[in-house]
Amino acid sequence: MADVTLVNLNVVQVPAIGPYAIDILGSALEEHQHRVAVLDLSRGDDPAKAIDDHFAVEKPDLVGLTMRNNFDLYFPSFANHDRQGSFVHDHAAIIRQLKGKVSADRLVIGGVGFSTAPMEFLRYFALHYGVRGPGERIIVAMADACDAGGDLRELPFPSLQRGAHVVYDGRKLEIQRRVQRKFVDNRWYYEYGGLGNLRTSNGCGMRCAYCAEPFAKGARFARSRVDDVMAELDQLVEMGIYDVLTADSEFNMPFSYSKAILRGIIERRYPKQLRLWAYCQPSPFDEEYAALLAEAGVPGVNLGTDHTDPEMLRRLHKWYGQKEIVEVTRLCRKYGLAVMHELLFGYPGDTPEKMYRAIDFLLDCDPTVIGVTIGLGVLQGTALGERFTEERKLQSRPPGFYFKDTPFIFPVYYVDPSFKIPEIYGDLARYVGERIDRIMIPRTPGSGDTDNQLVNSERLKKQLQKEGKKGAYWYHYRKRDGGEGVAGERPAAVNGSVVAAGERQGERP
Ligand code: B12
Repeated sequence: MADVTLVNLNVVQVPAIGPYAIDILGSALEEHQHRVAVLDLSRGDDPAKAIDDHFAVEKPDLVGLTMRNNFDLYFPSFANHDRQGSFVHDHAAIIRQLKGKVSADRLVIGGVGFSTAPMEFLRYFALHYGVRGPGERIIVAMADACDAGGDLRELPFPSLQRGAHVVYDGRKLEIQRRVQRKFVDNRWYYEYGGLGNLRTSNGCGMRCAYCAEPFAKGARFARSRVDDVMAELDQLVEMGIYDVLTADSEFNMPFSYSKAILRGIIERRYPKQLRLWAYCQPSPFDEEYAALLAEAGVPGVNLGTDHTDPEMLRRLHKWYGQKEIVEVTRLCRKYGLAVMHELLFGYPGDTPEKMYRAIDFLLDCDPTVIGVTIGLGVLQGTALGERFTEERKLQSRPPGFYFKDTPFIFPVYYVDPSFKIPEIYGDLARYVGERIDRIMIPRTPGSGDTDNQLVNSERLKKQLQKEGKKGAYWYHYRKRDGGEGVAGERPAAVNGSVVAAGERQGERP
């Protein structure tokens, strides 16, 4: 038996989100008879003291660090925050302190933020071991090796080695089957962040031109089993966690599997208060799916629509067009589902005019809310990342790309030069005008009530902490001034009331 400490490096407190990876890794380790302790640095105000306190008691054989985000992917942060919206400085300080507690040979790092540039981060943090993609199999093998007094350098997994640095690759390995939701204080996160989380699949088989998930998590949808997903949901409900956001790359993929999950939920007859909030793509989506979502108690879906211009959709490597965008919105409304479209502007070839047309097009579809982003994070392994690398061979500062420090460790953004920065933020706000009621937009500094940014958002502080709201953050946008709800939707109460753990009144019929 090895003693393993799992550390959450994420110190973002608004919104507070549970380090789900720790429940998964902890479950895998415990299943293999290892002992797990958790050091969750997101929960207190003084990470340095929390580290000292933890290691005064624990003497682990192995320490696993989870690095979820490396930056906030919000372009206005780039110019307006000293750290460009990067979380890497905080992580580096924590890792320096941890190295005073455990030998670097016993530290392993993973997580989706880390996995976007694994070798670069290992070198930057001067760590030896990292895992790209799902880490549940590999961390168990590491704990086994520690137990046997072995070397962590020679594990039987695909790996990339550069000198002292080894990145193991978990992207094609099986994901954990039985996940115990007990290592993270999920109930605390629900209380302060208003959402639980649930993974039904890992990775993504699509190749959107800017998205790091296929590269960082795996280029296929690795599915859980329906009964394992239900067993996790049972645990969350048992804890009194009634608002759960899907933690998949896309919940509606693979489509038939997603339908099977929804049928599983319907058959389970969960309490009526249970609301599963889903992250989806506009396609695949059909009438049967909309009906299943509604019956399974999904109050709303957040769609990664990106654009409505056919040429831009093609450039972004999207597989749907305007017809599907209109249809998915119609179906959601027909079945009483709130619907959010996320739009992403500034990809090569985009223009402010195309952006304005896309906003008008979508407003005509009458969704609940639209979220607008201008400027794309540039990440390795993506079409945009490759373009950056190629153009940098020809010139040191290719047009449209923004970066200050070492690319990929620190943020790189792209915005088509036809968007004038920062003037475009004011132009967009003026264009949107009174329609701001249902459109979240990018602007500086990023913490305002109508900004499309979650980190340190004043709106979230108010709605989550003062008003105790629960559920998807976008859903509450239109009620940010205490308004009366969202016209045309079913009256599923989404408010601050949390039913006590285990209270199972009001079963679905
Ligand atoms: C759901 C979600 C949200 C929800 C979370 C709600 C909740 N209560 O959980 C909301 C909407 C709140 C959100 C917010 C943000 N998010 Co978000 N989010 C996601 C999403 C879709 C799922 C996250 C998740 O839980 N996955 C499931 C867990 C289990 O997977 P995992 O963490 O990757 O863990 C596995 C492996 O990475 C590995 N692993 C992890 N840790 C470790 C450690 C060790 C030692 C080892 C060996 C392995 C290992 O094993 C794990 C198990 O298989 C991801 C994309 C994705 N598909 O993962 C984006 C994602 C993580 N989010 C992202 C971002 C940018 C943000 C925000 C910063 C956005 C913003 N500006 O506000 C905020 C940050 C908020 C915060 N407090 O930190 C980016 C991060 C990109 C980056 N390069 O840093 C992602 C990748 C989306 C994207 N495509 O860009 N998010």
